[in-house]
Amino acid sequence: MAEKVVVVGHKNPDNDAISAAIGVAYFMNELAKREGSDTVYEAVRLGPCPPETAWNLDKNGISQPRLIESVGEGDKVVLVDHNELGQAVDGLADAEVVGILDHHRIGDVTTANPIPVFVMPWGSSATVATWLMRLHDIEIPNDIAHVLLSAILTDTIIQKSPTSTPTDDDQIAYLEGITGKERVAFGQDLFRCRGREDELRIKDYVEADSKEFTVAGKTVLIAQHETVDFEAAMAREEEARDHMRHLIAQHDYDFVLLMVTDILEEGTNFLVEGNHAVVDQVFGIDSSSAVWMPGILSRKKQVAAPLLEV
Ligand SMILES: [Mn+2]
Repeated sequence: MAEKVVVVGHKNPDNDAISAAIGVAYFMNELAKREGSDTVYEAVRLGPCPPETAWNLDKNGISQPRLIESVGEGDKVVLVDHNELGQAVDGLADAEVVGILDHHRIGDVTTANPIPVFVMPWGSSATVATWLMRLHDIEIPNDIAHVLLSAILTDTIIQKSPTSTPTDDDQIAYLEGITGKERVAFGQDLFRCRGREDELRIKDYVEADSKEFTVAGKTVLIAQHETVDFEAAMAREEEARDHMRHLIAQHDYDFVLLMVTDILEEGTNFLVEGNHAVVDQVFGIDSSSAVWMPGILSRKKQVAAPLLEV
């Protein structure tokens, strides 16, 4: 019987978590065929597809990956776009991690055996997946190229994020060649899928792209809401703060930091609820009300990293 492996992105999936998983599953299946192995890799997801992912998959005739809730003993798993237990599928400790492809800091996942690990400091996991396929001379079909290109563009905020690297630029150019898409136009189409600010459920506004971290021994939530309509997004500040206080009461977070990122102006408003002393100390601000942080676009590099050093 063919061995099955699930390829899974993090909880609360963003476009990269799902799209890169699709790319990695494609890559692993092609590699398996080439090596005469009958192992089958299946991309799965841990939450709803973001609107831009749903739109892009639909346009390219790719069905949404299967939704799973947990894994267990005997399951083999490739982790994509994360390598921390806190962000991973439930039950992972009982399953076997057989590969990692990521672009985040090294976390706390451990394995019994040596496994392939590809973690590069580039703008997206899709960048790593594209690079690997090119390295292995695996031809990327048009639909998969659209999926990968979309994830590089959303994760790097169309290359405006400081996490964007020359390698991202190189992979984008390569995928533009396959898809015939132009990066800025395609990127804006993707961001526009996220819809009108005033129609978004406040839960999605705050939580859709949120990650838990441990800062100074306490659990905190850092959320990011990227927008092309900053004014309309900030009109919902009080509603968002109400919801953040609700999350603190529910999960006992030390604080919730919501980054409302203006993609066009290239900066972020910091909204902090809970104990904002650490944020204030690290960034030299007073976040008792919203603070505009010009040039801050990346949660990982510019916000989580300095906070995790505390
Ligand atoms: Mn990513």
